[in-house]
Amino acid sequence: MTSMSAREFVLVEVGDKVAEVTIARPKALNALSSKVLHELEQSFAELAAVKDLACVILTGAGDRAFVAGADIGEMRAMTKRQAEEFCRTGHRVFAAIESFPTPVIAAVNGFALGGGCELALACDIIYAAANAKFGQPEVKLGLIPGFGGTVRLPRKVGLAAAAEWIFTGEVYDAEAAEKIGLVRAVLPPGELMPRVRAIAHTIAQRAPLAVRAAKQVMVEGLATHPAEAANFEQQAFIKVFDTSDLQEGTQAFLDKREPTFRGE
Ligand code: CO8
Repeated sequence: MTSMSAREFVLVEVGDKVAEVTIARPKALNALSSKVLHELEQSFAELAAVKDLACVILTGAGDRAFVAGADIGEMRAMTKRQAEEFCRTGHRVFAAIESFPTPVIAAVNGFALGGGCELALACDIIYAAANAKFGQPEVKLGLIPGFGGTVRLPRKVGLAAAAEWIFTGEVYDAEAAEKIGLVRAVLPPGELMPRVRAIAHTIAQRAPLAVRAAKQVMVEGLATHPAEAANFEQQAFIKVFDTSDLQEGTQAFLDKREPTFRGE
């Protein structure tokens, strides 16, 4: 693993085709201040330019929190203008993660509340440690989710579960989050990162242009009408069909050998 530009609260390490982004502000349970949001944005922008990158893992430092939400102290002191800017920044940063060219996996190792749950929702797949806790507690603070929770939660888990979560503000354990389909699997804490790394490396073995295209059409397709989504898929299918990786993947199958994809 090679560390990239050092930042105060966001660490980025890049290994063989897989990068790990760690939010490290443990004294505040990795809460999202404006600085953390900006560092996240810079980190993902930097990663977008990494050649051969196939997957990103996003996690929180320590064993207590993924991200315990937006920084409540900072938010409390904001003017209406500043709060508007903070909200807009969060939306922009999370949209960049959602549309990041490679899959992004959230490894939720503790609290994922409010903005933390919304950050996990911006990722393609969420795996959780058994001690993880999820929720959108904003209504307990006199707020509503402000980083995309009302948009992504109902799309991911359906309106009924999203409405219960957002209207009650309750905190749910990892098992409850798995039951509504938010979390893909719950793992013993010590197995979370090894398992997520193994999945990221499996993704990294697949045809990279195909994986990127599949992500793009799913993310863009979900944001639009099914008929238009079907058009996106057809266009992407033809583009991917025209790659040498398609030749290699199909020939390797016929030759009964493993393919060697080159991303072209
Ligand atoms: N912001 C700032 N600091 C935090 C946050 C947070 N979200 N969460 C925890 N901390 C700090 C605590 O203040 C404490 O600091 P200190 O040691 O200096 O007192 C430290 O982290 C440890 O926390 P606790 O002592 O509270 O630890 P506990 O184990 O007792 O409790 C909890 C852990 C249950 C996670 C508790 O800290 C908690 O409830 N935190 C807040 C969770 C929350 O409500 N999150 C949602 C915030 S709102 C939001 O995210 C909206 C997003 C959209 C914003 C749009 C803006 C316009």
